[in-house]
Amino acid sequence: MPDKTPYYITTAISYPNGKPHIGHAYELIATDAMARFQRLDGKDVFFLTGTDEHGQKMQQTARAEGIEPAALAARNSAEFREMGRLLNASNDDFIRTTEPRHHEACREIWNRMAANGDIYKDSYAGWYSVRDEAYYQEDETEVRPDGIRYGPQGTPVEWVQEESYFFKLSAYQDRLLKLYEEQPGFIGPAERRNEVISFVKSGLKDLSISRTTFDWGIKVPNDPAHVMYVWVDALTNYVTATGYLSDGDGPRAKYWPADAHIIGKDIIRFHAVYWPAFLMSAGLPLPKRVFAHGFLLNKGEKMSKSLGNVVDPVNLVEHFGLDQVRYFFLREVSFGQDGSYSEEAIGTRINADLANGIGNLASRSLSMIVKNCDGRIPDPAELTDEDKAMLASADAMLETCREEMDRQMIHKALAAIIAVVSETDRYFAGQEPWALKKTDPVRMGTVLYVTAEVVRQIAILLQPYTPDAAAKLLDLVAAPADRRDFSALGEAGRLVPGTPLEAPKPVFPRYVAPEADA
Ligand code: ME8
Repeated sequence: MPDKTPYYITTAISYPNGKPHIGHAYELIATDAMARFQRLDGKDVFFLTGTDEHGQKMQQTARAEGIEPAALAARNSAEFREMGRLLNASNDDFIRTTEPRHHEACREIWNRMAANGDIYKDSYAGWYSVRDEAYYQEDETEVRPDGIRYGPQGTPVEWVQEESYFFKLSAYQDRLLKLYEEQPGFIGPAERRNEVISFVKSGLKDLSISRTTFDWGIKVPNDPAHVMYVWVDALTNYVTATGYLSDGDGPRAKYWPADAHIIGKDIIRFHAVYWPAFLMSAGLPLPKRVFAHGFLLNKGEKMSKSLGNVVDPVNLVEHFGLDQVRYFFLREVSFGQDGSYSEEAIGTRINADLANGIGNLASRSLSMIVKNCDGRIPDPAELTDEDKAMLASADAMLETCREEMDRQMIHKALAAIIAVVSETDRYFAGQEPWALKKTDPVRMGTVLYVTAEVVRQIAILLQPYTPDAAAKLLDLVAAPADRRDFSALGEAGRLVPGTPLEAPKPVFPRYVAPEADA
């Protein structure tokens, strides 16, 4: 058996200055779906998530709570890990930037950039947003009527003046533009790519990469008065976890460079400008793709603690069910664009696509088999053109899904699957197997066979998105445990006539909104 191709995918690592919110859950669910898709498609996947624990924001939040930053990080990092379990995330590792392996990797990357002549000491004076952990040019900021100066992401900035190490980012402008041109898939979606290119074209200034006015960070090699700028530290996590820097031929070194960094649109500049420049400087291979998803808006409004509309993913999952929530976000939101959600929208989507769609199709067709075919998968007789067309549509789903998932168009992959559900509904209704029961039971068996075979393929392809429910569907069609990956799609894995089936249990119940309080 040939070695599987490595595939390395990451989420951003979250700041554990608070509990995880629905935006964090969204990114993890989407990245998990991509990781699962590649695994089922035969790749050797390494999927990483974790927490970004240093920096001024962490130190300030800890101080406000009267605890040490390490204690704040430990407490909330555990919450992020727990959220991963709750969401059925299949990450292979969970990195914390406070771990020794990460300190070591950061020192190594720093030393390599320094050895390449890209780091020098000077003094920094400019605007800094602690909330974004970002430096901004004065012309990117504005003073609002409240008298406070804000950065481009709408967070307050403060004046910072201190001795600092700088990274010669300006020296990388041309190499970055060449990268975007030669590797057009490096940044997705197109809006973000354009935004990054125009930012880089407008001129890059050298970047301050150390701080001296607080100490919650990784010390700069040979100059312990400085801690590394949190983004140098944070971005390096992606390499740390592969052991590529410290243990060149270790078991995970094969995963670097990453195939995809999945992040939110607010941090595209760090990933598509600073990160490749750091890597070029350190002489390390560049990731293949950075894809920025949009922001989730609660009923169209930005979530914020002051608006009191920050949704706890735990509550959402308890209320609607895990696979229902996963499905909703992946199908409803165009991946790469902002998306709005509300309880009504979630309920409507669950009922239309899951309960009335795939759930109903599976239970109607499989219960007919159990009742009318001795509880066994029927033997198909000669296939009609309609049967062949139906099976061809099912067999074609994998290729469509692959193309869409390669571009992170998760919603389109799901749309393609649901289109086949609808087509199968029409096929089933048109063939009227219930009427054939008396007139032509052999033909009934063929129609039920074809329908159950399509259900099998839909279930295999739904596994990345709704893993538990898809497994239940696969149990209903008695798919063997070792025939559930994508190699079992199409002709290769057709249902075997005579296989006994159990009476189907409902997989996707209808969602009924709780009565509003009178
Ligand atoms: O940015 N909708 O951490 P973070 C969708 N530590 N995505 C959202 C969101 C929302 N409402 N709010 C946040 C950081 N996100 C850094 C990353 S990576 C080397 C370091 C996304 O906790 C956000 O875009 O602020 C980011 O991708 C992730 O959640 C973590 O955000």
